[in-house]
Amino acid sequence: MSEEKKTIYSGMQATGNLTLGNYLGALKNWVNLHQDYNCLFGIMDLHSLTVRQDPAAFKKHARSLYALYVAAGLSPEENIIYYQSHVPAHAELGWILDCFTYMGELNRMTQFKDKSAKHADNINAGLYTYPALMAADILLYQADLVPVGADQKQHLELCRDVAQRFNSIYGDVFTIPDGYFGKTSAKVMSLQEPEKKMSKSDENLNATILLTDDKDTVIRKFKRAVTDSEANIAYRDEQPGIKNLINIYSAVTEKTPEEVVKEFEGKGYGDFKMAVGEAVASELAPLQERYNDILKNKDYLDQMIRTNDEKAAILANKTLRKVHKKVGLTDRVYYPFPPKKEEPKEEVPAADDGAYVQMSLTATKIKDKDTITVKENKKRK
Ligand code: AQP
Repeated sequence: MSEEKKTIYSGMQATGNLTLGNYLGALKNWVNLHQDYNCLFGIMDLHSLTVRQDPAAFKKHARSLYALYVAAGLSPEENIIYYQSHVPAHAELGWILDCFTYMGELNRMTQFKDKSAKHADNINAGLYTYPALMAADILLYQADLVPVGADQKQHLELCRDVAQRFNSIYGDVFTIPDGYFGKTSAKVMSLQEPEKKMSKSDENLNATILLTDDKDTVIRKFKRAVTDSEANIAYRDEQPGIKNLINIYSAVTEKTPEEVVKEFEGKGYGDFKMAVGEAVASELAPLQERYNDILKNKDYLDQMIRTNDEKAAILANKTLRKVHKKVGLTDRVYYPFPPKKEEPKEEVPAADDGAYVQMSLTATKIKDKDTITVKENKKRK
């Protein structure tokens, strides 16, 4: 990470297959950020658990998300792309920040209210404290900037408040992050209910274009997109279905909505839907090719995941260690990353027999797939 560059933190949940909304609204815009910023992109799998996940599908979505990040152009060499759950510091700082977040603040979160209404049978504590975990995600990496859509502004505000509260008690521990407002990105709406945003967890398959949909599927879904009976391609709120298609076409072709309206003047909805489908399918084709190559190359993907998890953990643990110290938690003998250097070994008294166990847990070494091996020397007196 370059010291001259600011740090940007962002991520997505592994709650389903990525949609065109996730791509045009976020992923596509992240690609060139690394030229100007140190970037961390998380697979926010702990957040995803706030909604019940099918374990097998969840695992698949998380891996697919990683491959899609890379296929879309995020570089695991230039950026840090990692799994949130592989860096335990997230959950740990999340808990500590829970203790610095007031219920009154959490009660105000509109996302909690929306998600509670949507998942009335599973209004869990994780859903409620989601913003504290999100604050931990950002603060662990001392992020300066966080790309946020309108729906996340409230969470970022809360993150700033909690960080300021913590800093006011313990000194400058956390960087206070600002929102990053880059190029305005498209908000993609559902193809079946254009008043609602396109979401990866939507159960209506015709409502979403998945990044992995083949050309025929993409075109079929656009043909079925809900429009209106005006038979007029105009960019206005009264025609939300057509407005959404114009926005999508405009984002993919980089034309303005006015240029799109002009291009299709006098044409029928059928022709327009076909053109949108063709344009989106062409945009997705190279990404899909890369995605399939990455998934096939299992060793390469595993290696990238390991290296990036480790890079993230080193940064996260640096902050976590500082936080532990500030709040007065007892020193640890072991932080997996970064390897401990010169700190003296600690003697841990054992039970009544007067014996003690001296633990010297030294640097971690990654051995195989998901295994982190720790060298542990136990001496008994
Ligand atoms: N329809 C959308 N249009 C534009 N941007 C979108 N994003 C999501 N949907 C659209 C952006 O994609 C990123 C994904 O964030 P997330 O996975 O953390 O959660 P989300 O916003 O809740 O995304 P989904 O797809 O709607 O997931 P579910 O169905 O699980 O709720 C964010 O940057 C978001 O702005």
